[in-house]
Amino acid sequence: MNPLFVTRPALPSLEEFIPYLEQIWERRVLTNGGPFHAQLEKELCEFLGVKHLSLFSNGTIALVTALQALRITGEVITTPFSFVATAHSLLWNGIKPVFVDIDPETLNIDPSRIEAAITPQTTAILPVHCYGHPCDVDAIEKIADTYGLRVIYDAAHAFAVECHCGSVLTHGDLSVLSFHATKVFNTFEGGAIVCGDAKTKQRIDHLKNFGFVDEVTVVAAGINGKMNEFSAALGLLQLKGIGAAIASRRMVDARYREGLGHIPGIRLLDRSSANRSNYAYFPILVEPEFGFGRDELFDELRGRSIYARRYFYPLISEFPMYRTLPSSQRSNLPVAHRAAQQVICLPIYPDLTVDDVDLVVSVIARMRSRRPQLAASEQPLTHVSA
Ligand code: T4K
Repeated sequence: MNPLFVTRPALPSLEEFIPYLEQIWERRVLTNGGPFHAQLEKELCEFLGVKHLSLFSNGTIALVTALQALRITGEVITTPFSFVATAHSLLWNGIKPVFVDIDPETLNIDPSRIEAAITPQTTAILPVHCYGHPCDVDAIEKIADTYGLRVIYDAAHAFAVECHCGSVLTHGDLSVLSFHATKVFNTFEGGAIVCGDAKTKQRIDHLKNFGFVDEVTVVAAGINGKMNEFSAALGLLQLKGIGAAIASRRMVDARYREGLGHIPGIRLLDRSSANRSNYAYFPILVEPEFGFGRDELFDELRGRSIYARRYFYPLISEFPMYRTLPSSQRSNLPVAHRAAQQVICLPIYPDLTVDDVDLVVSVIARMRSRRPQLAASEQPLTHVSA
């Protein structure tokens, strides 16, 4: 049986890519803002409905640079329920992460808990549109405006996602995308920062190129975050197929929802915060009613060569460089801890077949039917007579 991985990168045919490679060979411009780079920035702005976008070599360097671009210091409020890169970008800037618990329905940062975490050192909020489901952007904006905080969205999962008022990427001061191989839109590796004005884009572009303005002028301690021409060329080609790729993902998502929606103890996440979804991930929560724990289901799937992933377990706040922070205490993050114990992301990618989806569903359904029944002697005692 062929293994099923949590994702598999969508790729165009090699024949379609060769003419792009031929142009690169002819021009000998491999990187440093070549013509494919310029064209992809332009086409992505049009496709995503955003004003300005700067391409990067990956999403993590884009996050680190976004914090530099806005000169963020001190403390930043963020979520523990994400990929480590979210919080690592803060540490790389000497910023202290302050973790706030998540909403039990969306698994995004819970805006009602942000205010209590604000101190005189707080300068910004770094929320994540987890699995591509939009955060409560209005509530976050209101808090940021009240307290004079900046907002940088980690939108690594949110390519092409729309909320109630168009592209979710237009919210906050900056949004950061990832174009890693495992993402809905990939350029092998890659990323981008989306911003609303030309001046900020210019600062970001300086920062991603060592701080160079011209051959002899360096205005900031920048880094090398540039996307190369091979990645940009692939991006241009990927953009042609992105509509079909998202449509295929939507079909996979619908089939899972149909098959899993009625299995007791399997909770599906609501996507209604998005006007347009990208179906980047298919997370399920394994609740007590399922009769087996999340890790037992994870092992069962592995035994059938289905390599689902526990995104995001462990919580970021559990890793050694974060766990001594006051905000990492378990009592501060009860919802995130429960989600991290219950979540599994099932395989989802454009060429996952209906048979593959049905196989995953049947493994889960059959496991549920084998759940251990509590013997009468093991029933929990509700009353003990004297
Ligand atoms: N913020 C958030 C919220 C993020 O989720 C991420 C990245 C970032 C920031 C940082 O963006 P980047 O700097 O990565 O652009 C993966 C990805 O490496 C990572 O990009 C992603 N989030 C994270 C959620 O997942 P792993 O360690 O789970 O990847 P890996 O190599 O185990 O891949 C998962 C499966 O995908 C494999 O079992 C098989 C398949 N795969 C993977 C690769 C790399 C392929 O079929 N082909 C491939 O080339 O982290």
